[in-house]
Amino acid sequence: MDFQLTEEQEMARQLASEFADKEVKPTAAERDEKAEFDRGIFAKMGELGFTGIPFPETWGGLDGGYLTLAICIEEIAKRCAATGGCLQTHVNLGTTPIYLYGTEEQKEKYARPLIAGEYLGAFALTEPGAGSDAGSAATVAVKDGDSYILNGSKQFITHGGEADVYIVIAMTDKSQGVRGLTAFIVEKDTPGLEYGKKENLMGLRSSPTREIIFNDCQIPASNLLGAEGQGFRIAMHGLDFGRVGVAAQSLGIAQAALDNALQYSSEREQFGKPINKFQAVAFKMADMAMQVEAARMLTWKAAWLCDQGQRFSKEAAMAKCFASDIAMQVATEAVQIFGGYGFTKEYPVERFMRDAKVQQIYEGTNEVQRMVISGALIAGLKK
Ligand code: COS
Repeated sequence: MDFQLTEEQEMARQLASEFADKEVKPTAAERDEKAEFDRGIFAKMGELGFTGIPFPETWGGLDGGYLTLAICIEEIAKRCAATGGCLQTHVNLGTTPIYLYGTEEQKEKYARPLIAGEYLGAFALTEPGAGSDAGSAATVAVKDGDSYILNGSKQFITHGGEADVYIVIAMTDKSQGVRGLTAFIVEKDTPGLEYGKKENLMGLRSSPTREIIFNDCQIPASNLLGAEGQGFRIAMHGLDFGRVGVAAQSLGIAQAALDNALQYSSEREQFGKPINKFQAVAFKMADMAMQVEAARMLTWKAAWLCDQGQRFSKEAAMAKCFASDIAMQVATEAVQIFGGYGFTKEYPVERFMRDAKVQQIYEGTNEVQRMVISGALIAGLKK
């Protein structure tokens, strides 16, 4: 067992750190305040190769693996969780399923520009009536000659209205239940693809999140991803990757909260000494550091298993659930250490606290993660 990052991983981490310090951190608070998405930052992540980290060089990627991706997401999320989230959603949910399940033609047409960061990707599973119960999706796709006609709507779609390409999960055969769901690739300018309400979010405010609507949206049958009936499996597999990404993003938030608390508590004096000299504060930070380190180990293990080509659904759920729970706790404690100042927008810790909350909710609530984990444990018993 080796806990040392490889030379390539350390280089990628440093590049992500420098990029995020220079290009992401300076505007993070303003983008949050104005709820503004910056496509230029995404394009820069493409130019620097971050969008291609886990994909083979033959497809324009860096062959760096999902562990290296997780390390870079953490570094970027430390400065701006929404930007870390943008990278993670784009790569794990918007690109990976096309790379894994797409035909050569689909990969050439869509995966290549997604890997290069020329296209922005999105993943549309959630609906107004289908959240945790993702299998009950009511968006329908009906075959019509060489096309499919989509009708329905998808909610809370990250990159909604901004993405170039959407992976959409729709029902092709209701009688088959979750086995009747199918995945499609839908281009942004397709007639019948409309954009609904843009959400005004509590946290992750610079991450564009919008309803997308299909109104007799006709797409070529060649844009079916995988096979008919494989949509739920493709979505769940994509979410395994996404959950490691959310864990890495949560880790970035938690590490940033700890770093800020450490710095502030060494400068802020009360009762004639820095507040980090009080055990009540120092022990809080010891607990925060333990939680961050434990979350990092779970995240790296899940990413490592993925890179070994092994099933990692349970570990991804554990990493996502634990890392997002500790991000919420650590960010809340950081606000407490900052006291009254922590409750103002003068310091970033209030943003970390708001950004942490959604990590416990999206890409499967932490209650759903516990369903996945306990399901895997019980299935293991039966073997
Ligand atoms: N990878 C590949 N296939 C998977 C899979 C995974 N991680 N998880 C499930 N599957 C497959 C199963 O093998 C099964 O296939 P068969 O029908 O061929 O046997 C099929 O999918 C159904 O699996 P299962 O019965 O376990 O699914 P459930 O309906 O019990 O799943 C949960 C329930 C709650 C786990 C699932 O609906 C879920 O994760 N919901 C949350 C969705 C979510 O994250 N929403 C956020 C939206 S994206 S921001």
